[in-house]
Amino acid sequence: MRGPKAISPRSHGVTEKDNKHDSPSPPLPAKVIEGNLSAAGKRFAIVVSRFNEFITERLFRSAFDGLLRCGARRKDIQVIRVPGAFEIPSTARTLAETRKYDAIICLGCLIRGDTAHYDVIVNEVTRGIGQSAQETGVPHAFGVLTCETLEQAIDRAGLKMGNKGFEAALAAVEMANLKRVVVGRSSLVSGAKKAVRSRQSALSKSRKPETPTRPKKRGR
Ligand code: INI
Repeated sequence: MRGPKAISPRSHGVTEKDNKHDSPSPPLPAKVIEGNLSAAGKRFAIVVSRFNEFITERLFRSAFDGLLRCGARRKDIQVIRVPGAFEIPSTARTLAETRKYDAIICLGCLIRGDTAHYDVIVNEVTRGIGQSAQETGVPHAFGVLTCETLEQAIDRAGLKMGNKGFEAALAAVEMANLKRVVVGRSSLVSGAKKAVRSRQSALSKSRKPETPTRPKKRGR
């Protein structure tokens, strides 16, 4: 079994670096912004389905562990169990709309062998989770296994292919931090724009020519 990845949470929500200093590849003429892995002070919801519980329980335990390793507190992690993968998107959306969570982690397991309508459910679950993320603006991590066989599912729940629950937890932490900085920046930008506009209008008022006065009539 592959062990958990080493995590090194940094103290701030994001990293901003100039590529040319720490990349072995040629420098890019751009600054890179990425969310870090510090979950301290953040709140998460984990939506986990019971169908194929043997697998989803492993995803859940690993996701929970991932959040704790990133610095989240137990009391800041809300766990919601639903019957199957189909119920994940609507539940995730309800949670996102409460605005109580920095990110939602969605965990489930769909196995083609078990269901004739596998493709329909896969599409619905994938689309629903993505739509919830985009329409609410709350980051959602996708930890729903879509497998051909039970063996594949076991591999992705901690055997040969790492644990997708753990990966989803880390993605949720990173995206929660990234969102904070991106939103912060856009509001800074709009704040700066407003400041420039009000300064310009103040300047233009102060420069307004005084109302021209009629020249005094001179006697001829
Ligand atoms: N739910 C799953 O999470 N995985 C599956 O593989 C699965 N199969 O095989 O059918 C499954 N079905 C249940 C579905 O998600 C709903 O819970 C059910 O249809 C009730 O709405």
